[in-house]
This record gives sequence, C-alpha cells and structure tokens, in this order.
Amino acid sequence: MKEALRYSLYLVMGSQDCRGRDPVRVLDLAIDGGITLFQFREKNSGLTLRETVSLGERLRHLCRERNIPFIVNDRADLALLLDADGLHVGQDDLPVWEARRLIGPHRLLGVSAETVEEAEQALRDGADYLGVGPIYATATKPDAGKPIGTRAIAEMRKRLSSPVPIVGIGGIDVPGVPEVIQAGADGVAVVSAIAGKPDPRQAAKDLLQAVERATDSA
Ligand code: TZP
Ligand code: MG
Repeated sequence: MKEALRYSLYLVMGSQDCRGRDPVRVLDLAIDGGITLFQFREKNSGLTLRETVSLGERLRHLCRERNIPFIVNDRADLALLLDADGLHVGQDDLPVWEARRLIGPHRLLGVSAETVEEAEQALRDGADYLGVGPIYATATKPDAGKPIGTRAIAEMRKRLSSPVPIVGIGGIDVPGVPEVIQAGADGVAVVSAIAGKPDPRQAAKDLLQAVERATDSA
C-alpha cells in the first residue's frame, strides 16, 4: 500500500463536513472527480462511537471497491478496527512512535507538522508522509492556529534529507493550489473545497486539474 501512492488530491472528511448529505455519496462523487486518497475525520459531529464505526465501515468499503487508500484521523483503534490503510495524527494526538507501534510497520502513518523540527522528529519516529498547515485561513478547524503560508513547505523541502511526501492543508481551493505545489508539496489536502461544495465531483475534478497543471510547471 505504501508504494507508488499518489498524494495529488487528498480528501479529508467526516459527516460534519457534508452539509447534511450522506458522506458515502459525497465520497463516491469525490472519487469520481479524481481524489487520490481519503481520510475519515469524524469530529464533533454528534455521532456516537458506534455510529462512527458504522459510518467508517461504509466509507472503508467504498474506498476498497474503488481502490482509494483509506486513512483514519487520530484514532489507532478505529484504524485497526476498520482495517484502514493508514492513520493520521497531529502534534497533540498519540505520540508518533506509539502510533507506529500500534498500527505496525505496513500501514501508512501521516503526521501533521508546522515546522522543520516537527517534521524531522516525525520522520525519526516513523512517519511516512507529512501534512503541513494550515497554509491559509480555514473555518473548518477552529483550533488550527494562524495560517503559516507555504514557506514551511519550502523549508522542509530544502532541509529534510529524505524526499518524504508532503501535502499542504488548510484553506486550499483552486486559486491556492499553484503556490502550494510550487513550494514543493506533492499534493493538497482539502475538506470544504470538496465536501462543502454543491458538486463534489466537479470540485475534485477542478482541484486535480489545478494540481496536475501546477506539478507540470513546477
Ligand atoms: N488540519 C489543518 S487545517 C485543517 C485540518 C484538518 C482543516 C482544513 O479544512 P479546509 O476546509 O480544507 O480549510
Ligand atoms: Mg488530530
């Protein structure tokens, strides 16, 4: 699962992001539009843990059917229960090396990092890819902190010794894509730019096209 993964367009989503629509339908449309990875991030939605597991099972099933890597946010127990392809943790979640220990060597481990130092530590502790942000202002994650812009991505590209995959996250929609890719990201991770749109399929299509264009000219 780790080999040859494409990080171009990473959809991060839970039921709270779908404007009352069925998240399975939203994900299905986003896959039609060309997303290359999916992260199940159920946050403050009011679902019980049991309901979260049940929704996760449906989303996981769809990803398996459509050959899209399925990553779980924050919770190693849920990742294992759903036989996810990976887990994503932030700086306030499970320590990275503990997360790695729990999910084993084969599942993907993503870590959120804002600085080169956090990125270096994450890589030492077993991260496979980095999520860097919030790049721009975002209303989706109220505790995301101030936007950091694309400089952190460029710094990581310059100073990290390994060519680790990096995705930018936070406030990214089509107009922001070129700057993120030019700074050295492999792709963009988005919530509202797909899940919050009336037409998630078209939104994903437009974003993927923007990433591919920017990648070609980077
Ligand atoms: N982590 C950093 S910013 C963010 C997360 C999960 C939210 C991104 O949401 P949006 O709607 O793409 O700005
Ligand atoms: Mg987290």
